[in-house]
Amino acid sequence: MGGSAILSDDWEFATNEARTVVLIGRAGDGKSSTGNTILGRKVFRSMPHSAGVTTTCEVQRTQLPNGQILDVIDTPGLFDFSGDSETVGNEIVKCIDLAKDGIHGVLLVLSVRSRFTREQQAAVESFQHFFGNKISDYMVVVFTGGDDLEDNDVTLDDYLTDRTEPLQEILAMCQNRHVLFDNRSKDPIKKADQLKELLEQVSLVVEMNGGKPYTNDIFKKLKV
Ligand SMILES: Nc1nc2c(ncn2[C@@H]2O[C@H](COP(=O)(O)OP(=O)(O)OP(=O)(O)O)[C@@H](O)[C@H]2O)c(=O)[nH]1
Ligand SMILES: [Mg+2]
Repeated sequence: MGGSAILSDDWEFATNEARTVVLIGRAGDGKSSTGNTILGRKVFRSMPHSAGVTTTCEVQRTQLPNGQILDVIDTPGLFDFSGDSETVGNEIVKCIDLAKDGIHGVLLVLSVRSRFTREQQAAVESFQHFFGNKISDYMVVVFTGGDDLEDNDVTLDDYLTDRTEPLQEILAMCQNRHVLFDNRSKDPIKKADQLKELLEQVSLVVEMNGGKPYTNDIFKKLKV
């Protein structure tokens, strides 16, 4: 047991380099709230009943209970093409610049309270197109509004089987990696559990990609 303990300590030390996750999704679906839940503090501005609150990419750092340093990048609603595409493009580039050591996970935030339409699907696909197909290997879907499902006695599985094709297709693109979040929860156990589940999905993605984050190089190669 002693030997393996030393090994696992080494292993943990090796993975203690900072990781970076990026929150993407439509305005008002809960990106900033999800960021705050992950960080365990309210740093990203979030407002009820309004969309377009976040206007620029921002990074915040936290240290997880296991010692892992995690950088969380919040973004404006990149999918609302009411904003001109040049602005959206600039924000994406800025986001890549903020993730100096690359992106380990892309969290696609979708509220269970809003409908996932063909337009939404198209927006996710244009995001994928912009970053290259490889980006979907880094994606995890985070459904927000877990409290809403609970209030209506609906399980996530129920919710998902009822869903329309666009959502099914996006989930398939992410190899069905998804978690449910309740950003309103005050229950410490629930909060710890949902965070743990999310971090497990991110670790899975990191492993799947051989520990290699999505980097500026991949992005630049695509752009030339
Ligand atoms: N009930 C409930 N409300 C949530 C949840 N997550 C976010 N919200 C609410 O949804 C609203 C929008 O959340 P934000 O985090 O500001 O959304 P955003 O995606 O950052 O929005 P923009 O910055 O405008 O793009 C706020 O009123 C949040 O309190 C959740 O899990 N449950
Ligand atoms: Mg926001």
